[in-house]
Amino acid sequence: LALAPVGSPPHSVDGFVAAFLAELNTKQGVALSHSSTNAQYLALAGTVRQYLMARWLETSRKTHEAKAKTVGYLSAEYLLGRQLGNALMASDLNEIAEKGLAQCGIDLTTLRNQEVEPGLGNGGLGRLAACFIDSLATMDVPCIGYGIRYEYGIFRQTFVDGRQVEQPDTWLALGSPWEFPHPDESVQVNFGGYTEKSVDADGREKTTWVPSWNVLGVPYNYMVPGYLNGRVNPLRLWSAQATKAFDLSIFNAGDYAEAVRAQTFAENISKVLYPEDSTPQGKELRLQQQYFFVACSLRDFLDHELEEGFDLHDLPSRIIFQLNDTHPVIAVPELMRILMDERGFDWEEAWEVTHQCFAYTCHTLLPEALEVWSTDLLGRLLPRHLEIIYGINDRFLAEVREAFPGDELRAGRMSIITEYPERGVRMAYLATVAATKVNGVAELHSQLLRDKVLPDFSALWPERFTNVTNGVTPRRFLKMANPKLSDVICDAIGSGWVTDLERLKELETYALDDDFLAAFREAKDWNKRRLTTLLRNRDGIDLPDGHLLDVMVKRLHEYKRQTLKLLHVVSLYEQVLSGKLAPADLTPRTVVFGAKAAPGYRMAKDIIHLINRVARTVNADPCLEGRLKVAFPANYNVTLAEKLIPAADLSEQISLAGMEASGTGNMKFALNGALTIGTDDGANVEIRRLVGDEHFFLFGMSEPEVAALGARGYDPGAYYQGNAAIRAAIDLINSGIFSDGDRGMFESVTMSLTHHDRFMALADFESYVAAQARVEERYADQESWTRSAVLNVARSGYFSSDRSMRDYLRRIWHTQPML
Ligand code: 26V
Repeated sequence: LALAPVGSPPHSVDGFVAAFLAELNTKQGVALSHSSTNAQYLALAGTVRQYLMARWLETSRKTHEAKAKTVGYLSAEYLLGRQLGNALMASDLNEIAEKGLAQCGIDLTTLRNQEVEPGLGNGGLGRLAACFIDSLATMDVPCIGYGIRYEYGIFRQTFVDGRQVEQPDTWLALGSPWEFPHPDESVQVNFGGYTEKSVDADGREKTTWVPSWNVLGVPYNYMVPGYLNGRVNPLRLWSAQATKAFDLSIFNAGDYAEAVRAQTFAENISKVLYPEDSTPQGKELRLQQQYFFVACSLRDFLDHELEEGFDLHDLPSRIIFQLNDTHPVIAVPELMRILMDERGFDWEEAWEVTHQCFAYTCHTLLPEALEVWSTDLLGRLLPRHLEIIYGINDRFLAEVREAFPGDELRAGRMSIITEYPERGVRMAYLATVAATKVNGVAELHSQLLRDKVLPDFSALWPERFTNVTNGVTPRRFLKMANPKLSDVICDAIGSGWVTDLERLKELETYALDDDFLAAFREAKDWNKRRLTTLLRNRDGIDLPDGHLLDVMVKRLHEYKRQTLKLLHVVSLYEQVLSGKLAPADLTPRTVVFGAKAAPGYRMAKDIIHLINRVARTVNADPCLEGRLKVAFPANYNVTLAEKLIPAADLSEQISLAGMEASGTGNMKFALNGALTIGTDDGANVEIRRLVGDEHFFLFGMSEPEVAALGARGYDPGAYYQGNAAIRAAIDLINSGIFSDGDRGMFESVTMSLTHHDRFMALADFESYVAAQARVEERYADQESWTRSAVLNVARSGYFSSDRSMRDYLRRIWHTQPML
């Protein structure tokens, strides 16, 4: 690696400076003396790209030559985070760049901060995709990530009077130095129209789809560099453009102005990421997005990645398409259509190939998050695909009836087509019927998937179901985000952990080493100071020194129960106000929230408003000065996560048991030495098992207890009446103290808690408060706390996304690293 591959600038400070200045002068067209920070950032990105370029071309050559089986990761979302730091790290250029830029009088950190992260995802699912492609590149596995190049990613969150206001995310405005557009490899995607049946010369029935409009998909390639291994995989994101003959009927009618208007319509397809991540809106544009990127991706792989004349019967030896939730599942009828209508396969042949080429990951347990597309809409937009889906369903139900003769109820339950509330296609069922493997994302989730979401399917095909517990990339979330702790770890056990995270086990012995504990604590303090500086400059928030930093960052959802955390804060405040608790007896604590709400999710937005109003009141009350502070920096994203997580002492993972499929933030916190207060939900179960009960603050009902309480009938009013602390906290909110005397301002939140409380926050409140008391007790003993934190790090190796990828390779993809 010391040697640069042919075509790269030399791996030296001088070589770097020369390449950087050339980029600045010839690509940005400015002299160093007159260059803006943005021009310098773009030139730096261009320089780093030059280093990666030769490796990228070599990776592609090597993969094609070996005819290696490729993972086609199909995901509507990639929450990448900033690219520069990762690219520098992966190509071992950090030091060289820092020194070279210093010679030019430029500070590397300033340039890093110039980058606007590509926020092409909502939350966990999109970030997981980004971690997975990082791990595959690092493990030398051929993978193409396929997705959508949204012109606007997840909205930028601002607060106005404490309420969330969304601003467009103009991430492309100052230039996009990490992408390579390839208009020459554009793909046409058809929509609408009707189908025609005919009989060919051999007497076989043939179907032709006669679409009514089309768009062009233009690929933009992003480089996904493996860590110090020379591999650079592609991430191919599609952008929609109008074709020349956009809508045949309009052009034929000679209506020029209408045709131009229609052009904008075409380009709308990749315009914006839908910010809802729990309730499908059934919007036509979203279905267009899904088919658009999937049709482009399949076409791209079949036409550009395979050799001429490749026999598609052998397709499963060359590709496995992983469906990241149901968003790309329309790829199933699309591949069937291509094989039958374009390549002359009969149904059985086409189904055999299709079945082998897809695997499906489910990421949720919430019934309302399961996508159902109305057959009305599907039939209008994709008539041929709807026919094929009916065909799949007919054959599938025949199989069910054969396996369970006479069990018509079962066949009705399992039908891919539902009739209520309108006729629609259950995309999770379609995915399950089509896929070779179906997996959940943590042990508990996979079990509930089998037992509760898809029980009939797991009875029919038990071997189809499996689990792969999620993971996170240790490169971005430990080495890059937490350089101080990384150095402390490297000093103790070397650097092998970066690509072999189980090596962190070797830290266990250091949990008793005073020098190590001191260095560990110093790293945590440094991270807190870094966060303090950031929040002061970014949000005008002051973080007090020496506080327990208690962090809850994730999307705002009722099931995640930000209100449970908030009720605890309000309860502490109430106890101080009413004299039940002396401020001096409070453990000095800063509670940090970070959360975006879907713009149409009223309750979530009301909760954000309430958090901000509680923060305002609590932070202004002198009797809590230095004791309790609430901070809610706006616009939580990957960039902020990289600063917040390394600074945290306490990680809040408090969803109602059985609701959070996995969680991945939970893993990032543990890996960075925060202790978790959490329920027995998602991957918390595995985290607790691995780090040990004594080093994890468990509270709340278990999933079976939740189910039992639900079955008995849950009455939140009884908890409100029966628990004085709950009543006092809710009454305090209703008193108007947080709302300038307006007693009704947060009625939606308090009424929901006391009357419905779908996620049983009140039922778990007492247990949560008791767990927080244990937290305070442990935190008072700094040595014991730090030892637990070290053990959390040492025992989190399992949660590397490299391990997740090994599990997918063995259990699902049946392919291997090229190494
Ligand atoms: C779902 C939907 C539902 C239809 C409307 C549009 C839309 C857009 C995105 C999503 C994804 C929600 C699912 C999701 O992000 N699940 C999270 O996946 C993480 C990675 O597996 C997991 O750690 C979280 O527990 C799970 O909530």
